[in-house]
Amino acid sequence: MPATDTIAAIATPPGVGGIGIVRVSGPLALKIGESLTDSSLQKKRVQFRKFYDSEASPIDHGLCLYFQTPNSFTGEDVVEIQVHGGPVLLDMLLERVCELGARLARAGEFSERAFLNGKIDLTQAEAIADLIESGSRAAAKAAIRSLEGQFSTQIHQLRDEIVELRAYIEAALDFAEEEIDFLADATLGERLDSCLATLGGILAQAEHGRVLNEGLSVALAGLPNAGKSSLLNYLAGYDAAIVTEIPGTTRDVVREQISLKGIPLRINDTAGLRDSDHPVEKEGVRRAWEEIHKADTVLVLIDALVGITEEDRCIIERLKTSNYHLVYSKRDLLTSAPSNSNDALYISTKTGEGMEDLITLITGELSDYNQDNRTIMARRRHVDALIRARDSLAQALQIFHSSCAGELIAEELREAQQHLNEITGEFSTEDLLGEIFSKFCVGK
Ligand SMILES: Nc1nc2c(ncn2[C@@H]2O[C@H](COP(=O)(O)OP(=O)(O)OP(=O)(O)O)[C@@H](O)[C@H]2O)c(=O)[nH]1
Ligand SMILES: [Mg+2]
Repeated sequence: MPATDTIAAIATPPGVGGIGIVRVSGPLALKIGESLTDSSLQKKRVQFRKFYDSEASPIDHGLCLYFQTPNSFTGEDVVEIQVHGGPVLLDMLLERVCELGARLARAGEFSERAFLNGKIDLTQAEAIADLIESGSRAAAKAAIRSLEGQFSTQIHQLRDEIVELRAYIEAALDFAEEEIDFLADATLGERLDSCLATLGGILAQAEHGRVLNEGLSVALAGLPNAGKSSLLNYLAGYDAAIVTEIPGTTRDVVREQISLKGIPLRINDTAGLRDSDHPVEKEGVRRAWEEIHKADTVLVLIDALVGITEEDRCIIERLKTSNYHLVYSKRDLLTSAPSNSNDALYISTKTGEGMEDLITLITGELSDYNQDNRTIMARRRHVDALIRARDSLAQALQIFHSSCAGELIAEELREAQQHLNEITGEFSTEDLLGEIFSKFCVGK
């Protein structure tokens, strides 16, 4: 249903700048633009105009653009006003636009309208926000790929194949008396297999995109004095955390965002893991475990001079399900330095030895896909939906191989289809939309 009200916002960032833009979208946009400029406006023309207040005195002069529905970003009538970038003058202009009938836009409301009017799908809308906020060139490139529809196209192609399979199975069920034995049709299994393989490929790309978007979270774990905070400081390039020779120095989680080989990383230094009666240290250790369990990768620091102890083994035992690596610290204190392997990496934050190997270990294959021109920008919700779709497809394949119950296969396919639709927004609850668009900036 088209929106009945007209929204307006300052679309440029707060503060002083060469140019400031006020954007107006909705049924009154043209009328507001014409009253504001006391002139008529032609579509698709850049027009130099004066902008007047309610007493007909000029607020500023600048450029005015009118985009006629449906050929605009939101799909509605849109007027964009470019004036000098002064916050007071932009406020005066916005106030005048509102006097003429617009209301202030909520964060992300322009993009939300573009989505609701079918100009872009949900992944594209999200890609706009991700493009604006991208923290690295690789992230920006992945975001523009998603904005241009590469992610949605892959999802649509896969969904169409699933819909075809469903239709085929449902038709076979409807005409059961004619003995169309689709189950004897080996191509059905092959097609399910191929859908699963395609989904696996999209999921891998989306997971890469998610890491580019959110950053890879790395937790530094280990016994007190293992050298965790020293490693954080080395990677951050400054004294972010306190380092002393007293075991139990770190209590709070110390968070740093850095970029290694173009991969955004969120590195979290944690309290040394040991039993303690001290309430502050106890809380520190509890928080440390919380962080360790949430991390994408855990680096378990072990003092090389002490070697691996029973306590270290207990920590490793608790990490079983996590993706972790053993890192021996203080290599400079060893007389003979062992060579590094993926099982045991020796580093020194004093001399920098082993650091290249460590960085390669952390970024691993991620640095390869950083160069990958297929990576699409994605968010955790996309990855979650893809995993659910993959589970439904895998279930369908399993039923095909075991009981061949057509109704059950069709139901699993319907669910897979629904999960994929969630990604592009063809099946989304209002709550989800509200949640997504509220995180946008105003004016976008
Ligand atoms: N020689 C040498 N000393 C190191 C190295 N890394 C850390 N240390 C020393 O080891 C001690 C403990 O280091 P921290 O980084 O505070 O250790 P931590 O694991 O953060 O300790 P807690 O916060 O107590 O859990 C300090 O005296 C550091 O200077 C290293 O690579 N070489
Ligand atoms: Mg510490």
